[in-house]
Amino acid sequence: MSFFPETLKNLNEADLARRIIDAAHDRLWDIAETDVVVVGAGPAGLTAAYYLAKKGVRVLVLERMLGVGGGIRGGSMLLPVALVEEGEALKIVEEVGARTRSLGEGLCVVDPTELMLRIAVKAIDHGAVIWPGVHVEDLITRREDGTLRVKGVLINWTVVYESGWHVDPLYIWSKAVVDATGHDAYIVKILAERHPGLSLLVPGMQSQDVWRGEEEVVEKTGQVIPGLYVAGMAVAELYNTPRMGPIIGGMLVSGKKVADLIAEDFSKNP
Ligand code: 48F
Repeated sequence: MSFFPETLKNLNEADLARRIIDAAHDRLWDIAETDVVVVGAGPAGLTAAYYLAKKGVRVLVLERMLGVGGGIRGGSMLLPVALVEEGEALKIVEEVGARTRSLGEGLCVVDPTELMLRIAVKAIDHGAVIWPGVHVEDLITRREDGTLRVKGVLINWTVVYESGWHVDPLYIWSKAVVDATGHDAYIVKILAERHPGLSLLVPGMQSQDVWRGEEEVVEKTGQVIPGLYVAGMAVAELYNTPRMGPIIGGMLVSGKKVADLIAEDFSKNP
């Protein structure tokens, strides 16, 4: 007696391959066009995806690694700990159901893996799609009434990108793209490189200054050009604000802020 239905024994590996191909076709057909592409499944990108999906916005998160969580998976020097400030950031942590422990003086400790997985599950529960192993290599743009607008992204398998082979990419069409690529600031850098006329400089972050770093990363989260937004450490790289290390409230609040801004912009220009 087997643990699975007897009917499955009528299927050979070719039948299974065809079912995988059919299912992938259906998923990718839907994914080819979406409302928002979030590039990067770190704390900022996942939080943005969760709050966008919660508002009913179609979201696709593209992550070049084979897992979610980005830079905070390594905690503080591989110690499995991240710090979160009480207030707006802690509310996000509590909303997704991650456990916290108060250290007093307005500071809490979280398990970074637990927090990232809980935000990811919440985003998925609300309809966001997370696609790992995909490197966003470029942007789709259009000039509309003389204004450059971002209209989507070009993607490739991370392994293809890293092999250095030239293999042409595939397209994803979207109303907005969020650069949540952390220290890479990959999307704003590619925009600056492809469009020197924008005179967009990506100077990199400043050295550590924890509280100023936390405040400024949230303050400067927002639109870069129509259709392109930046959140998380990519903001610090773009606007030369200070780094803050393994205190992650700013990443969560930045992700939520970018979701609110995009939803507001969508309501003005449906
Ligand atoms: O690095 P990451 O966690 O960025 P974040 O959300 O948070 C930063 C903190 O983790 C920490 C910090 C704050 O205290 O300093 O570092 O701003 O997540 C960025 C994700 O983007 C992916 C990358 O693999 C990572 O998981 N990524 C980067 N470039 C690309 C990309 C790309 N071109 N295509 C797809 N994913």
